[in-house]
Amino acid sequence: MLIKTETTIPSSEITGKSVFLSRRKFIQAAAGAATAVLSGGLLSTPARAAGKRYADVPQGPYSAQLPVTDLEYVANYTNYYEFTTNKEDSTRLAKVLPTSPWTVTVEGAAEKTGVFHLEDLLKNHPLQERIYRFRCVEAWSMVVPWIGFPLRDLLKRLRPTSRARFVEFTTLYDPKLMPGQRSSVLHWPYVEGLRINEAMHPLTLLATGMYDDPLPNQNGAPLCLIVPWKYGFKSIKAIVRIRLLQDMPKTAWNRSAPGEYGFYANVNPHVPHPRWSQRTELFNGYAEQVASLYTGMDLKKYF
Ligand SMILES: Nc1nc2c(c(=O)[nH]1)N[C@H]1C(S)=C(S)[C@@H](COP(=O)(O)O)O[C@H]1N2
Ligand SMILES: [Mo]
Repeated sequence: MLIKTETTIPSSEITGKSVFLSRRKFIQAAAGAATAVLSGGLLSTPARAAGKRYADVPQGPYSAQLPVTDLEYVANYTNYYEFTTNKEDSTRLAKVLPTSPWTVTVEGAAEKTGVFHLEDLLKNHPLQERIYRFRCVEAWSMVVPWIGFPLRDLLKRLRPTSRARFVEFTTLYDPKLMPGQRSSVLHWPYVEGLRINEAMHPLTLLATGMYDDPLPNQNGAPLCLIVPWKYGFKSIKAIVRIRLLQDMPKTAWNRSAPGEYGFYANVNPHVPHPRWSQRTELFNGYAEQVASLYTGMDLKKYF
């Protein structure tokens, strides 16, 4: 069960979040969420608004049976260090990001590499809605209907070679545009990575939208990675480069605070975070789907 109690939230987050919630009178929809059940069955998704760009996107086979968090909350309480460390200001600050046209550079151990227009990369990938539980390391929890397609569909078209053991993702680097990049709050540019079998897992999503619409800038437009069994920081926003690598990439959070943020970052109640409690379910409730990726690995060592 994913029942969020005050003790799972660090004091700094309780204050910020409860003030935020009461000010906007939001209902905390994710509290008391049921066990994740993945099925092709029908869910009570939010009512579809007419005229919305993604209103007709069908539900994908890996959606969790969980109550969806209020869009207002998901879109207005975000982490986007390129713009600010304040979770309420990124909505406003990220508006300056020009998300169209957008190019993604593919490099490394793949047959198909080069600079691609995002629209060309998205061609032939039918979008699906996938309702994922999404938990950040700071232990707030949201259940979001992301719109996207499995990363593996794209990777298959890029045809990784046998040397490709890892996939690295990089966010746009533009300090003129992104004030946070002018400070050393994090190691820039934002880089994340997955092992190839994690990247090829059908739960791993490249999102271009959420709820009924394209992604808001603050949530990662125009292209964001979603890995629902990992902490939120793996879900890198505004991806401009995808590299297939032989060696494990150096990720931004790991470089900045190696003791706190490991490469794998699987949601794991047995690996306490040094600064906040994260009493959660192993793999964020997706153990049945992903535990086999880590057979024989010491998850305390490879955190
Ligand atoms: N480029 C970039 N991606 C990012 C971040 C960031 O600061 N920059 N923050 C990460 C963190 S710490 C979290 S918790 C999630 C938050 O996603 P959300 O703001 O859409 O809820 O985005 C992740 N992706
Ligand atoms: Mo996070």
